[in-house]
Amino acid sequence: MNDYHNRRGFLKKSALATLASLVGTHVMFAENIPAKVTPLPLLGDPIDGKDPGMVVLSDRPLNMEAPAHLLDDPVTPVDKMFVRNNGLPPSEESVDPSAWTLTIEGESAKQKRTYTIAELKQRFKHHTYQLVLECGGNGRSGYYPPASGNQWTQGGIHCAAWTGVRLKDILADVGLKDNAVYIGYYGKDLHLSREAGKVVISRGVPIKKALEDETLVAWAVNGQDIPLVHGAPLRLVIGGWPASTSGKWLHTISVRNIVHDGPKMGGSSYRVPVMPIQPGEEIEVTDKNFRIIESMPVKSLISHPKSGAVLSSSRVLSVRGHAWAGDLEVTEVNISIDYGCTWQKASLNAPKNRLAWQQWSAKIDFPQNGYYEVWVKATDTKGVSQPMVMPQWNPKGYLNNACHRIAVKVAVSS
Ligand SMILES: Nc1nc2c(c(=O)[nH]1)N[C@H]1C(S)=C(S)[C@@H](COP(=O)(O)O)O[C@H]1N2
Ligand SMILES: [Mo]
Repeated sequence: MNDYHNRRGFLKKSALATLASLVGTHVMFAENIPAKVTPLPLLGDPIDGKDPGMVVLSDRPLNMEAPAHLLDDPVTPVDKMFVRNNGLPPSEESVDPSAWTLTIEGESAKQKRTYTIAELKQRFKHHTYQLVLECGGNGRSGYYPPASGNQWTQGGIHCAAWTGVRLKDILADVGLKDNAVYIGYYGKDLHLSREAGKVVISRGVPIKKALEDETLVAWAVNGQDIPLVHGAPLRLVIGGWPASTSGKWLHTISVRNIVHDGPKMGGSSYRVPVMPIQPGEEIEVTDKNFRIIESMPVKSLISHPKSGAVLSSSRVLSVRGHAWAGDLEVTEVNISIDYGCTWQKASLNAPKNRLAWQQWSAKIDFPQNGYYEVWVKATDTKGVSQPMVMPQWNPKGYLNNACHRIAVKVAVSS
């Protein structure tokens, strides 16, 4: 997103010129445009470059999700990847891959070291992994009482193929002190207030997760440069954990001797109560009462058919989708057409690599005409399955892994 305003918040002359050329006519009452207001044509279309079926949940900051049926591909295409911004992406002009650098620093780094992207590409081995990035708030709309924040339904998730170098290779090059316990990222996005230097979000993971083979500093997704909205030209990619740990527009990684304490690491951000609480109950937000979300829970999605399918020529329906389980693997997927009274085992593929989602499919033979719901439930390697109803309520509405379901009407004329 461009910065069209001057320090006082009014439109710059250059922005007015851009606007006039965009609309191809004189901009009436331009002198009346209030401070901090961006004329609509300059805002652009948030859907630009995205599938027209994507659903915008908020436009400032931009948040958009994919309806479940758009997530049918084993590797999510870029135009169907959800977007979750906490602030404003850096401007297109400021993102110059040849000038961009990554700095490793922090009290537990043996030295401070800066790499250009060319150096990263040249010094370290390249790896590509398909990684599940799911927003911690995916499914939030299913909580009652409602939790504030973007009302994600099912589509705050993607599994794309990321290419980059292993963070562990970079960290080995820099050298870690024995007391390193955590890493934290810093990105170049702007705070909504546009206050210079104000950090929007700076999260991280324990050093053990940071040093996993699949933790990448990536410059490409699905074989192409990372699009601006997804963190160009460099991003941290951490599969299986809340996607908020995958820092976009990455410029610095700090190696910490404490649990990283950047913005959105504390309070109720990406944290859940350590004890079950009553839905809606208010508890004091302290480190004792809350824990940081780590591996995401087991979950699955029906990506085909689209909810609302009508069967008119045959009572047999092929259904398919994906299943994933944070750091774990999915061992079984079951589907039900009778609200969970009986379950039918689906066939399930192995993941392409660790932390990728798995494809499942099943053939349903409906007993007679009528309205049905198809429910899907996955089970992980620890034997944990998805709940059919709302899981443990929490103040920010994280981790809703309740079963996904679709409506199907069978109307076959005999
Ligand atoms: N610098 C930066 N990194 C960020 C964010 C952000 O706002 N700024 N949002 C985080 C959150 S909450 C999520 S869910 C993912 C979303 O990644 P995507 O927009 O590429 O799907 O990016 C994470 N990384
Ligand atoms: Mo997120």
